[in-house]
Amino acid sequence: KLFNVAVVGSTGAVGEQIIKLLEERNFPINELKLLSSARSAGNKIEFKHKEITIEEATPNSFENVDIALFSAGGSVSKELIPHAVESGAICIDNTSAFRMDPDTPLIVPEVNIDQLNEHKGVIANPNCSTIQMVAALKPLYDRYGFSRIITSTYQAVSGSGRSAIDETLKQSKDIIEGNEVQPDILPVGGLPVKHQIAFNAIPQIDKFVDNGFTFEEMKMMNETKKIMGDESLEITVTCVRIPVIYGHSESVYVELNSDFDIAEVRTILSEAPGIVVVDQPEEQKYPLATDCAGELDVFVGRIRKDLANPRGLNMWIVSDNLLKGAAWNAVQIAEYIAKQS
Ligand code: 11C
Repeated sequence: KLFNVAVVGSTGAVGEQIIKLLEERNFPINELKLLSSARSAGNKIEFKHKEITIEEATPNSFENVDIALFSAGGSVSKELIPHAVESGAICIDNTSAFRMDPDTPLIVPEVNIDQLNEHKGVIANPNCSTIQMVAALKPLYDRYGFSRIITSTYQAVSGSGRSAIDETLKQSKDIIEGNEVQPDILPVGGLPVKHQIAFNAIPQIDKFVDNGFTFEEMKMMNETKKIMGDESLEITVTCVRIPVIYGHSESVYVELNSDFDIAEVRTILSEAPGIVVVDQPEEQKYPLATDCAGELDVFVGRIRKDLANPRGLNMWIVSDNLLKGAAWNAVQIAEYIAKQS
């Protein structure tokens, strides 16, 4: 069976990767509709050696569309997804608009693909930093169980879009050339205070909630509980933006419910779907953002037992935030939908 597919946000950093993956994976497409804001409409994108003209996304864009992949921001999703669902499209949403909606499954295929068909037209793709963490944690949860997770992230600027990439490169160049730096975008578009990202680490991703955490941290905590199906998980997260372009890194500490054999943990992770273990400290081998950029998998290393708590496990988890963290997870979901149709 071939599908009519729409990509909303086709010129964005994630949309671009979705289109590339649909082509590389030879997704069974009858017609591909590329949608965007009015600003980019009329531009052309090449897909399978043919040029497709980008159209403005409107409520009427979804007639005869079977699968619609959204990555144009939460407000676009909130406005257009109800129309797309009404037209009969299954929507895979990369934004946070529907993630915590009880009627919307929040899917990481390696973790909870069994919930795919619980949707009412919308399937949500989790936040990038959540996806890579739960993909690595799930096989350990299944084997040992755990209740406590402590995570710090080191997140790439591409998570904040193409303008944040440009800003990081420009600031780096300005500093090296001795020019004055004028931060313009990070940490959060729309907030008045800006910070230098080049040669820096900013402990703020997204706005602050009134509990001292940021939205990014709240997303990681809430989404993890929903995806793992365990509201009792005790999870605390600090999210930090660093001047890496592609690939989020995470230091994850988890307290398993039982003592464990570290060799068995390595075996479980090596055999888990979508996980690659890179863990040979004696050869200085561990996951690096520069190696993981462009890859579809989640990479885990620095796997070691805590010295104070025999149930404590430390790991370093890295993945390409635009691929497994966004576009690949969404296309993977679309492939499951296609397979079962
Ligand atoms: C970042 N994690 O790195 C964010 C980007 O909810 O899908 C993804 C935001 C989201 O800035």
